[in-house]
Amino acid sequence: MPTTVYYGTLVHSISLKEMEIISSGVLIVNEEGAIVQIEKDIKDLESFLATSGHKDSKIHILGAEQFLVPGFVDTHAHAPQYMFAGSGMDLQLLEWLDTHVFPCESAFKSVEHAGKAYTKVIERFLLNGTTTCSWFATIHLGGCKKLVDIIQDLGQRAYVGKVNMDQNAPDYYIEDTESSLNDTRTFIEYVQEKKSNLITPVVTPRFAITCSTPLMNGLSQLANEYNVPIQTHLCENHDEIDFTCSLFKDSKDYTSVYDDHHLLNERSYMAHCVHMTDAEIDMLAERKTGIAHCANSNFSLHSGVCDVRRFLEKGVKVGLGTDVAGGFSPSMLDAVRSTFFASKTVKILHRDGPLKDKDYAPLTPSELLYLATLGGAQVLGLQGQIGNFEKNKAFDALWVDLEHGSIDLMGGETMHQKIEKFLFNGSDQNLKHVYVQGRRVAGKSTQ
Ligand SMILES: *[C@@H]1O[C@H](CO)[C@@H](O)[C@H](O)[C@H]1NC(C)=O
Ligand SMILES: *[C@@H]1O[C@H](CO)[C@@H](O)[C@H](O)[C@H]1NC(C)=O
Ligand SMILES: *[C@@H]1O[C@H](CO)[C@@H](O)[C@H](O)[C@H]1NC(C)=O
Ligand SMILES: CC(=O)N[C@H]1CO[C@H](CO)[C@@H](O)[C@@H]1O
Ligand SMILES: [Zn+2]
Repeated sequence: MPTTVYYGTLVHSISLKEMEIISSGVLIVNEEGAIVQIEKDIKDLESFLATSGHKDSKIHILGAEQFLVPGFVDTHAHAPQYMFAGSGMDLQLLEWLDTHVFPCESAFKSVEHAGKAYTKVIERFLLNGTTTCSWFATIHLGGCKKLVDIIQDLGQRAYVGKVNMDQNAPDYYIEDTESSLNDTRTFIEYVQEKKSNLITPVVTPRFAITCSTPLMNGLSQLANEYNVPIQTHLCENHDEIDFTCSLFKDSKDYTSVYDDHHLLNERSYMAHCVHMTDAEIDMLAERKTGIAHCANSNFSLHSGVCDVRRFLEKGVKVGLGTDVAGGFSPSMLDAVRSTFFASKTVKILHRDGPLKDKDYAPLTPSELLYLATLGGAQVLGLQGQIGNFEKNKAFDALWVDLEHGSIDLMGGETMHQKIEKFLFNGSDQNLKHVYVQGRRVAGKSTQ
């Protein structure tokens, strides 16, 4: 059976602490898009191919200033909100929802409108190198199905959630509890019947404020029944936390609201988690629940800065999210940079502010690469399938070309420096090819 061979430099994360750079690497992908073999230091490709039985393979040889990295994993984005991405940054969370989000999302009742907007947003995310994304859609069943169809056509790997909200929302954008649960069931079945190995339905209560106790209990039952993951928002800003605690007085804190409704387990992941007590972080660690860290929106909606190191040290799984459109950029490279600034901000607060931990270590470039790839895969429970280059994992990858695009190479850079230049100064212009499950789905190169 014909395979595809990639020959050149491979860069990926083995763990949070360890980034591996493989030079003269050979990576072999089978027809199903799975990695079947990886070799290091192959000086003579011809003789390797002749002796290993891959003479008839399709061969791709990477240039000197090119390398492969695993595709980016965005653990949190709102597909309909791409409509106003890059605007409406003057408000904080709860006002912003009423002013920008709910009017925008309610328009996705029209499947035609949804189709146009969703096509644009998925194409854009793929061009920016996001091979896997966890999406919030809207409350509308028709639009949600449309999003799944578009993702399937365009070839992204995705978790897709129909949003649920049955209280504290405007009359024009709210559901009753029973139809919310019914539509969620129908949606889950619709996705599962496709038997796609790329698209997974995810139970998606918007956040506790907009979900009644019967709704949250019903959703956790559905997640159990269909064995699907759960995503929502947690502890994004102070007003949100106060409002939540006033609605659910029987729960000890915001995190317990979800726990008391059986929504925290090892397949669930929470966006933001900016303001968390130690007890709440411990609870996430105990339940093996992951975190989608969205630094751009923390800043943009001035919700707060999240101390990612604190989560990692407690053994909580962390990935990055663009949080379009609370975050203004669809690019995971931007998420990497915002996370870097947030981490430096925490460092400054330690040095000059109240925190006073002199040894606090901000995140390093290789840790940032990990969070954007393997870390995100772990949050989504996909670490057995994607996140780095390992035998039997899917070939979800970016073919990075540093020669064409916005980066200036001055000569003499080490491979580590080139990777840093890509992370901090690279763009979609440097993505020659974007692959999901071995299939080319986007890229700057016309070939
Ligand atoms: C929900 O589904 C049940 C079972 O199919 C049905 O009896 C009920 O009428 C539905 N309710 C709504 C509000 O759609
Ligand atoms: C990288 O730097 C170049 C040169 O300063 C600049 O033109 C380009 O916009 C930068 N790219 C990004 C993505 O910031
Ligand atoms: C994301 O893609 C758009 C369009 O291709 C591009 O203009 C933008 O610069 C990209 N962002 C980054 C950070 O690469
Ligand atoms: C750039 C920016 O808006 N940063 C904010 C991040 O969040 C903290 C905490 O709310 C604010 O103090 C910063 O101003
Ligand atoms: Zn969000």
